[in-house]
Amino acid sequence: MSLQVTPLNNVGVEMSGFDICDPITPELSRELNDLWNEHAILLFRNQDITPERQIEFSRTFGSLALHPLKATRSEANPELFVLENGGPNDRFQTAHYKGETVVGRLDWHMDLHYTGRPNRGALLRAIELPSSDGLTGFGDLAKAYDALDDETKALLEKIELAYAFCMQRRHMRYVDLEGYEPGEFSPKKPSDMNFPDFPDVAYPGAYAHPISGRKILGVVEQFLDRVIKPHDAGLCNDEAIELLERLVAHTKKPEFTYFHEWKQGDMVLWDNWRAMHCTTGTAPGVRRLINRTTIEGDVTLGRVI
Ligand SMILES: O=C(O)CCC(=O)C(=O)O
Ligand SMILES: [Fe+2]
Repeated sequence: MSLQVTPLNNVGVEMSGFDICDPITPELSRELNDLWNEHAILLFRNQDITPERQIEFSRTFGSLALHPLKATRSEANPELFVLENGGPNDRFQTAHYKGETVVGRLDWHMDLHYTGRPNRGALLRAIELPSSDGLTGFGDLAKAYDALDDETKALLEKIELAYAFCMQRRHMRYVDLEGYEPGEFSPKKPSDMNFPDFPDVAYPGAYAHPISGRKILGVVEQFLDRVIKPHDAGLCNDEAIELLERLVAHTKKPEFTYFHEWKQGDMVLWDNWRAMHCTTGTAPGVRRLINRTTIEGDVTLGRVI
């Protein structure tokens, strides 16, 4: 078998010459891992996937993590994390954006970033799809870093960024809050969702990818809170805030992002140490079901403060 890749719009690649029903030989496993490390986002189309195949295939990329919340795991296959719109949990995921009611919209984030030890990656498979909307966005923070000017790159070497986990979107300082209203049942604190609480974490302004060594911009809008000790890097508080506003806008530029419109048989793998992701959400009552397998992160990238 020989794998070919075709670039997606701006970031990631679409694979061809791959069939999930074929055995994963050590050579194929190496090839897939190399492509993953090179491109960060791999899209596989027209795959005949069962839950068991998704789980087995995901193990090619590392040990699988179980989600800490039992309620979100598939009962039959605990390695599968079930993301559902159009079900009983909609009311907790519903909010209003510029007068529009949306279920399950998520800002740009990295999974488990708020623990300092993000997942290595994850693989999504579409099970039930809406006729429109429900896109997943991916943003390449290695490409975003490369495009920065030298002065900003030098500044990033001198600063750490604090992230503050919270449940209320309106408390996040760098997400777009214009026209945002929480829903009636939007959670107000972690315990409302049986979620643990997490202390603040700090990440370097830029860090080296643990495998490829590529520099990754340490800026993700969700939970981003502040530059730590900005004066040590010669920034007044206003300059630190402006820097983060500028960098968040930079990460979201079209040239570093790809929005995936799901089709049956699609499967997407992303490198969660390098790529941020988001979802556009769906209209109320619309069904969307995604099964996720999660590859455990065995490197600590941030530090608890
Ligand atoms: O539903 C999606 O498109 C992705 C949701 C997400 O953030 C995740 O699976 O980590
Ligand atoms: Fe996520």
